[in-house]
Amino acid sequence: MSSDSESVQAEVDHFMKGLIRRNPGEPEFHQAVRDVVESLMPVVLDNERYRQEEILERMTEPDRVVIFRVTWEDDQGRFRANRASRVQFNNAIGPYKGGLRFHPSVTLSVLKFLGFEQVFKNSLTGLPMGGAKGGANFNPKGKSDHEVMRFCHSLMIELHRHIGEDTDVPAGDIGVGAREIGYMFGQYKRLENRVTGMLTGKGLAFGGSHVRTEATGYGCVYFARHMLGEQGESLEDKRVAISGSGNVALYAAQKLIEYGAKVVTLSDSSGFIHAPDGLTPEQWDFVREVKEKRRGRVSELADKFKEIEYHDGQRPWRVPCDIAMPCATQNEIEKEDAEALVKNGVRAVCEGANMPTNTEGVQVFQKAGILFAPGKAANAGGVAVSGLEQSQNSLRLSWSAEEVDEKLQGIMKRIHAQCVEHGRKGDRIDYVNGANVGGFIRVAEAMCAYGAV
Ligand code: NDP
Ligand code: 2IT
Repeated sequence: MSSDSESVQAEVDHFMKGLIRRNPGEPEFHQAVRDVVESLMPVVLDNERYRQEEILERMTEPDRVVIFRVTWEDDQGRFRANRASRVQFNNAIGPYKGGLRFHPSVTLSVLKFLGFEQVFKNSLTGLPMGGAKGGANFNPKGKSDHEVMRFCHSLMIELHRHIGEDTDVPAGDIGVGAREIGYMFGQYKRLENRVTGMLTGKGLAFGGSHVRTEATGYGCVYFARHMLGEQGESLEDKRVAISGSGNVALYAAQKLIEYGAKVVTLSDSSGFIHAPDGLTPEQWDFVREVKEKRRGRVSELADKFKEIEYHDGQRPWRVPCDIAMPCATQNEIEKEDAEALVKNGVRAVCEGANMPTNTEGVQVFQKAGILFAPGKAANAGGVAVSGLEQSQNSLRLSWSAEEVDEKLQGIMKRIHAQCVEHGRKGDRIDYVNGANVGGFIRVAEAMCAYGAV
């Protein structure tokens, strides 16, 4: 290490010590901040104003956090209680925007890491959106539609006070899809007597946008195509290992199949399926039916198609592949998984999920010279189309699927270009630095313009 990089590292360590002291017991939040601060410290040390105005200290403190109890009644008539939160992280460049997650693993640390990353992601889209995240430790698995409805209605009785089309616009994330958004939108409408674009991911019948369902997965594949294109390569015939089989994974798989890539794995929290020759369009239709309509398990693919194997209780990262697309959850690629992927010849990793690779995993990929696209750039297509949904709602217009897809493609291309611009290091592109610096600038400039707020 040169003395320059040693002093930058000392500043990062000093900053992180303070952050950890101020936010004890929040490991995911610490992890997400460290990743960003390592990229930004040289930029901040080089800029008198950013240093003077404590830009990093301010950007790592959420504007506000609302925490509340959600009481609901199950089908047996018992009262149940969950904890829900909304972390409104930063609205320097637009109303707060970000998903809601329903999963038993939701903690304040998880929501703060997601809200923090959302600030940079939303800035990269070029649209006027601040960053937020919310959710509850509610487990929708095994609940009836009526139980989910009562939970969503109860949650909105509190949440409606804190959101609105010009203040904060939630959307879906893990465990929150079209069904949950419908219930929450209906309750907001009843409470406020207003029909507005204060949630995105709505049904097409009540203000939703074409291509929002597909947007995160499609966007991730568009990003991967640019990343490979930069190296003179294409997706055709590439073996892609995908984790997850939810919203992001399914539509990434669909677009990859369309582009002639081989989707060799999908997974859920029970295990993964391996299709050595790649999923066929018929198999993709089947898995979508299982997941979206019946809320079933990915193992059903192996029950139906004999050429597909199921591996219970395992992650897909030991399977030989050219590209890995983690699309399930945070920290699902650990050091040993990354080492196995590198050993088996992976050439690119494109994150559909938020922070799916842990810190050691990222180091393994970077050391091995693997192309690595972080989630805040690669999965920004979902929130980008949410932003387009907001625009359509404000205009009281609806754009065609072709129009929305074309805009999504343009946005992903520009996000990739920003990563290249800010991440170029000699003949390599550091997409982590590129995304962090590219996302930071607009937010930092806006915050400086406002003075001490
Ligand atoms: P879904 O709820 O639709 O699907 C989640 C998938 O991941 C399911 O297959 C689920 O399996 C699996 N999964 C979830 N938690 C775990 C876990 N702890 N261990 C193993 N598998 C798990 O969510 P999405 O597809 O919407 O979200 C996936 C990721 O993409 C998340 O990181 C999310 O933050 C991110 N993302 C989502 C966007 C969106 O628009 N929806 C936009 C940008 C990022 P099981 O069914 O067994 O739980
Ligand atoms: O992580 C994410 O970007 C999302 N879950 C989508 C957020 C949104 O507002 O569409």
